Amino acid sequence: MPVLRLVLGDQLSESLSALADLDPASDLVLMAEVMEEATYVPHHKQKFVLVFSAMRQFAERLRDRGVEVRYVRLGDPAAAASLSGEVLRALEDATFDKIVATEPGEWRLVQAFETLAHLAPAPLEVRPDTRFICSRVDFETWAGPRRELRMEFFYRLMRRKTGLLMEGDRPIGGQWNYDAENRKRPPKGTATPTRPRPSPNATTLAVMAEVAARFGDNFGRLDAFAWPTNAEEAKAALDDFLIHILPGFGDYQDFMAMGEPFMWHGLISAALNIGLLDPLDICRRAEGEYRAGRAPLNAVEGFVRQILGWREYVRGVYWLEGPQYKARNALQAEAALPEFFWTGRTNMACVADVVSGVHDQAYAHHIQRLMVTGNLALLLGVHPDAVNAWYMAVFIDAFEWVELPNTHGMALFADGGIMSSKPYAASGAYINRMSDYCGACAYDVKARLGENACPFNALYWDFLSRQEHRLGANIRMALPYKTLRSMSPEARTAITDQAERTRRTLHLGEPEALRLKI
Ligand code: FAD
Ligand code: DLZ
Ligand code: SF4
Repeated sequence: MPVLRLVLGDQLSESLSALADLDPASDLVLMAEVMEEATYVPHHKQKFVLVFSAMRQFAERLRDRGVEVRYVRLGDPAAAASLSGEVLRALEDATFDKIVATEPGEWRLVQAFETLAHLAPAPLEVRPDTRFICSRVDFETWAGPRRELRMEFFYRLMRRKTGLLMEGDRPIGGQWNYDAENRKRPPKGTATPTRPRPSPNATTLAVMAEVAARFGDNFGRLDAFAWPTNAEEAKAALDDFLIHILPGFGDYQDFMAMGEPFMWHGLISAALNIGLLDPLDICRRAEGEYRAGRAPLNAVEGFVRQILGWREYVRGVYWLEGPQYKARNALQAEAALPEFFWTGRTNMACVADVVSGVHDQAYAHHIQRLMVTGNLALLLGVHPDAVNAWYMAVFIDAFEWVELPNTHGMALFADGGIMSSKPYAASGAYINRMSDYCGACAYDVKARLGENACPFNALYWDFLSRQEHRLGANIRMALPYKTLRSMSPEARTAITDQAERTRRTLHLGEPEALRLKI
């Protein structure tokens, strides 16, 4: 009973449901590097390296176990353009009783699989992706009767279900959430930890050369690649994080520092999203650090909340809301994405630093993504499609099931409030409080008007003003709207004019000053 088993580039886990009942004596595993996956967004150069190197090493691992793998490389002249095309090609070369796949991480591929099922001469069985802690069915059951899908309530349910950081039915320490203790500024002189990162192995080096030749014009720096590409490297990175970094994760989780993209963050999303790490295992290991007295509760709870809470929650929302989710544009944002999102050529020190980090490392931490680039795109009213395309293109960990709810929902409020009860809009004051950027900036974070005024300030008040008919009655925005309404008509006009000038300058180009050049 030969079975053709498809494994995608972000399904590199030996526990994958598509491999569950694999019989090495008869089955064939199909893995394919194809142009459609390589070009549906213009991926960062490092993301190609991650996916192709990890795919090739995973195929070798299966072969070492005696499994027959049909591995198609991108340069293969006979290769089909798409994953479906490769399945059909494999079915031309041999006969199989059925095709088995694990559900993909994107609606685009769900639709492609539906078409494949009609075309293929053998039945296609698509199995649930069991590498998540909450199944899609369980999330739908939780969401079913609710008017609002708040992460905090989902997270509490997940804590109860898994028993993570629980004492009986109560959260350890008496509180569910230590978010308020995650916003500290490191004392002056605190050195950010050094992060031992894997050097490219032979497979990775070979892929890097291919990527340079084939995708040399894509965004990003290639030679700085230092992400785990197999389960051993991913485990070593996680071990280092749990032992050395996790204790500081809680305190400084939200802080941003110039030239320091990594801070106390895990750097595990890429390995986790392609299947080299298991989310529940990571959470249990982090809990173990707390129970052994090696990491404080605010750090461990904060970290577990990101994986058990946020990661599972955004996945649930992605599948629940369907393929039409990304067509929403609740704030009717229509502007273009300014050029400096790609070049980093701006006088805004915060934006220049984040873009430079993204260019060099394909990485920025959560607050940089949300409160610098996301916030600016929100305030400028950039069309969600352009913003989503940018986030998909520049991050090492970008896969639509996780990118879209974060960008479309959380950062842009384009879903009208499914992901969050209010937009994460902020003026320069927030960035100043949570970073060391403003001291090094050509703009004055305290000024609202004038040529040197921080662009975030007028844009923020103008955003509130423009969106007053939509957001003005939102109870969670009562305070800023009270301030806005207390402004004189002249002050409001001055802000509108300043915001208009700022938008023009940011789109057409600022005068040369303190630019960080990529
Ligand atoms: P840490 O800060 O160490 O957190 C640990 C883990 O928790 C992460 O590895 C991740 O798996 C999980 N996590 C934390 N926050 C979130 C979240 N909001 N959603 C889902 N998982 C979370 N994450 C992606 O994996 N891919 C994306 O494409 C992506 N796009 C984003 C876009 C925007 C606008 C925003 C605001 C966030 C986005 N995130 C995305 C979530 C988050 O920023 C990254 O998961 C995190 O920065 C990865 O770095 P880390 O491993 O060092 O995370
Ligand atoms: C991201 C990516 C890239 C660049 N290339 C491939 C590929 O050639 N073959 C493959 O199987 N997967 C690739 N991937 C990952 C897929 O795009 C990913 O499985 C979907 O986006 C669903 O999450
Ligand atoms: Fe960013 Fe404004 Fe601070 Fe400059 S002054 S770093 S633009 S927040």
